[in-house]
Amino acid sequence: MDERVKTIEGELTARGLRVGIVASRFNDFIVDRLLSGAVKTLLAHGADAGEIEVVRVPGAFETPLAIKKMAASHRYDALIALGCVIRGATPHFDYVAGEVSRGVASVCLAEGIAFGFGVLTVDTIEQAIERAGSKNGNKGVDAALAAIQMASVLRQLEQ
Ligand code: INI
Repeated sequence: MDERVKTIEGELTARGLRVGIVASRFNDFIVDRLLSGAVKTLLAHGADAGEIEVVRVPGAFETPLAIKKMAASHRYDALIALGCVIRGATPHFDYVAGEVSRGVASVCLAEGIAFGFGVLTVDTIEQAIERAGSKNGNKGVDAALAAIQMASVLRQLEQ
């Protein structure tokens, strides 16, 4: 690209970042793998363990409320939502899956805070396992990387 074109992009360093993670207990055998992936990624990119806080909520449906309170506290540079919604035989899936993504995105947009979205919405447990550290990567890692980059992008945009 022409070198006169200014490009702002996220740096992959979490040094000095205060990060809040909301992780739901529902399907915790999956969510715990996402959580572990997210925390390891933050630490590997320079975050201080003492600057990471994890809030456990009952299910993905409760995640937006916790995210809202955390964003309003202004104690975090970035937030990460982790959860796992698996389609069952009931329409509950559509409500929970729709609300969690809409809720987290609208709160973070309204507050202007960086966030990473790592809530799996899948049809089967097998698909969840694949995205929680096996053949399709780990969505907790991806969410942490997105949060780190967006915190950096926002910092530059605010200068
Ligand atoms: N919560 C989840 O995080 N994942 C699910 O798959 C799920 N299903 O399938 O029902 C789920 N339901 C609970 C929901 O998030 C709330 O905790 C519950 O409705 C109480 O408000």
